[in-house]
Amino acid sequence: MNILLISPEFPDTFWSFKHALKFVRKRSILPPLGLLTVGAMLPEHWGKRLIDLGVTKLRDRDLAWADYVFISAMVVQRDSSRQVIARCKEAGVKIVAGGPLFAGEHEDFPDVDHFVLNEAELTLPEFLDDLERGAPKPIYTTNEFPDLEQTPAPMWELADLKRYASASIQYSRGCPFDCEFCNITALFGRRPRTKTVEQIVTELDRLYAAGWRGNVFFVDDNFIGNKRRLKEELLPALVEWRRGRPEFTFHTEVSINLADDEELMRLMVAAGFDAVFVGIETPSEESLAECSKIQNRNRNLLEDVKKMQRAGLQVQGGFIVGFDSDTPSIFQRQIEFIQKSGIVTAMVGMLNALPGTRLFERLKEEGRLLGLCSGDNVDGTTNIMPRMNLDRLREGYQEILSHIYSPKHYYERVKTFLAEYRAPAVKRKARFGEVMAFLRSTYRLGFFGKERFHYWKLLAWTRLHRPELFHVAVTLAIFGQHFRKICDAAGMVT
Ligand code: B12
Repeated sequence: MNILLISPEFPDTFWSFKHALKFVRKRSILPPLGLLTVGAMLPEHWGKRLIDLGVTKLRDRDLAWADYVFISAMVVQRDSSRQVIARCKEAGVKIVAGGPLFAGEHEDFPDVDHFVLNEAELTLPEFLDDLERGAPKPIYTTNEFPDLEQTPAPMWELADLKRYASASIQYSRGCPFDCEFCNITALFGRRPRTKTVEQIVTELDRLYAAGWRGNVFFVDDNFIGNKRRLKEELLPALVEWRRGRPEFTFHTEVSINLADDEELMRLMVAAGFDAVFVGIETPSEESLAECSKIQNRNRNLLEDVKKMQRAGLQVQGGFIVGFDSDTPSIFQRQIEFIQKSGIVTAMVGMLNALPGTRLFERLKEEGRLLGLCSGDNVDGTTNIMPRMNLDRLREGYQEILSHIYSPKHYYERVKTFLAEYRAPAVKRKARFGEVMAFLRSTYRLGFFGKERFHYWKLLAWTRLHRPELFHVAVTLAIFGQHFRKICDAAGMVT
């Protein structure tokens, strides 16, 4: 049996980092970890190939080789998924689909032969058994959540790792919190389930053996869901594993309560974590209460961000406007918060309702749903009828992005961050790719960029005040151009 694993293309969005990837000569930010994991669950003797449309093309001869195509996608890859499915249909190859897009919208894909939904640890074995008996069903689902202790290490050997800017690994699934708009608890439950330390060390060893050096993204929904296990087991093991391998750095997603735990932050930084993504959402207490984001309430969010930065973690943040409680003053409040926080990578979206969330159900009941969301939460669209006038919301949303990604304010924010951030204690040599990216940035941003004045000013300031963070300043300058191009393409003038 020959299985072609296909990851459809991501459009050019905030998270695609397309304009930044050019500087490091990479094609995509991350390999498709879901498919690499599914690959490892298939019988060993089957033929397996990966086509990630973010880094390569799908050729007719790939389809001719395959008995089955296994496709995995999230909502933002909907259009490309449809094209892939149409091509498989035309070529007469059977299709098996899984992942978040199909979990939410499988009725909209009549040409898919089999849906193997939810977590493959539970649904794939049943499909494989039925396939062997010659009677596979159209759909496999489950309401249960598997332990991850049986999950095999992903087959990184299927991916051409050189083409990616970062590698990824997963320690846990699920999040103890239950924010109204988030589909994580619907997809993965509230009880954080973790792999064992041995599994993670084996996965890292295999990544190392596959030739990977550099950044690794722990794609956990909330890395600090089980703090005790982290402190007692995983982080000490990571500190040990990374000894002599300073070229490995880690980043992940956490909830804001990380700021309450000095010891946890210290251990994470010691283990090589240098950045965390945090769902901050909004500085408005009313809106936080409305979406049940209890972990962000009654605290000084700004000070919490600074605590993490001072501990040695760059904070990236998610922000949302369009809650029922938001009034037009929210736009200026968000701008002020983002600028003061020094959160350079600020993903600001308009509230959208994903299928499976409590928000989706509430708005459906209130007759306020306007169809499906685009899946790109930074494109200025929404699938809900907001309380605020929609035009005012769009206008305010654009005001925020135009402001925070204009070169002047963006570079101001980078400086605010660098002034606060504690540089990692373990020094590492600049990667060759980083040196080349710097050289490319000097002419692309320093001579031809709209931001050239701010670029040179920042580099001079960093050289003088934080020379050890020079490579961080260059990376953020490059990210800035990507974010600005995305905003400009969406018609927002920065
Ligand atoms: C890594 C990641 C990304 C990466 C993707 C890189 C890549 N090439 O894959 C990046 C950073 C680009 C990204 C971006 C975004 N993401 Co994202 N991302 C994730 C994250 C954190 C981990 C995905 C992962 O690798 N999991 C590990 C693997 C092992 O698990 P898995 O993919 O779920 O696969 C398992 C099963 O689902 C199943 N399975 C999956 N596919 C298939 C296929 C077949 C055939 C079978 C049989 C089984 C199967 O088997 C696997 C083992 O159990 C998830 C959260 C999550 N926990 O899934 C969100 C998530 C997928 N992202 C999401 C969203 C909304 C986004 C963004 C819009 C922004 C945002 N809010 O984060 C952008 C959109 C992209 C864009 N360019 O604009 C949503 C998806 C919602 C949806 N219904 O589509 C999720 C669920 C998180 C969330 N609630 O916000 N994301």
